[in-house]
Amino acid sequence: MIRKASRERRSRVVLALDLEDPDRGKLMQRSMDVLSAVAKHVCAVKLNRQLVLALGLWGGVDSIVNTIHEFSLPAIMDAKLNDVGHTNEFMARSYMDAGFDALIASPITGWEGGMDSVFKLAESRDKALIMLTYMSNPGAQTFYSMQASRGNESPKPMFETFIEMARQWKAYGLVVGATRPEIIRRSRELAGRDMAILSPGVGAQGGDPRAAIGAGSDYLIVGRAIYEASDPKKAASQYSELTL
Ligand code: OMP
Repeated sequence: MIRKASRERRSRVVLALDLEDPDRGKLMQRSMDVLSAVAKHVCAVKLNRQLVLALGLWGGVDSIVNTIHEFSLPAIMDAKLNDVGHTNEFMARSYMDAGFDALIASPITGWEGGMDSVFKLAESRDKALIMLTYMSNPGAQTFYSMQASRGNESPKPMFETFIEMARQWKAYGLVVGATRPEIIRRSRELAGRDMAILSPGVGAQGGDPRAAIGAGSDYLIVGRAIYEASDPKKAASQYSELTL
């Protein structure tokens, strides 16, 4: 879905629709307005807790997911799943039931009793899982670049181990921050061509869209630089052009 939408719209931009408003009605309306304005210039839409907590999954976010699908775009839930198996499975099933096509999860739980249930569920429902392997924020390197070894292996940065795990688990793709092109380049080497790399952190967080794509990202996740722009449609179109 994402590849088709990306080709058709000539865009590698994933809209992060992270709007906030204490008034539920206004939040819903603004979300739909931004979505309608930018739909032709993005290849997927990612939702986060801003909308799920404020609007609820049922009778709220589910209708946004329907609208995303009406625009023939995939809907990604930024769930950052990171708990024990049965809780992860409940969250994943709920998001999948609400129509999401893909979920973001953290590999930090490991497989057994952590990600195993989520991957089995995703396979049975034909949904995609995207693993968070290097975050975009400045402090991320403390942990993601930490040298660690598995068993008798020689030490290497944590994110490299996460990518190996994601490959072994047959994840659809990786989230790697756009703020560190050298990490994207290394991630691409380790992930091979088949895994998608989605990179947040351009615009408001300072990452350079061209550098991220040049280093190997397939898609850029962009939030505030689009939905806070005076003309979100123009901003989405400009980001799309930057990434061609
Ligand atoms: P902007 O900084 O407004 O473009 O938003 C970035 C979006 O990407 C938000 O929805 C974040 O939750 C998300 N994100 C990051 O910013 N950094 C990460 O390392 C990972 C994510 C993510 O998983 O999407």
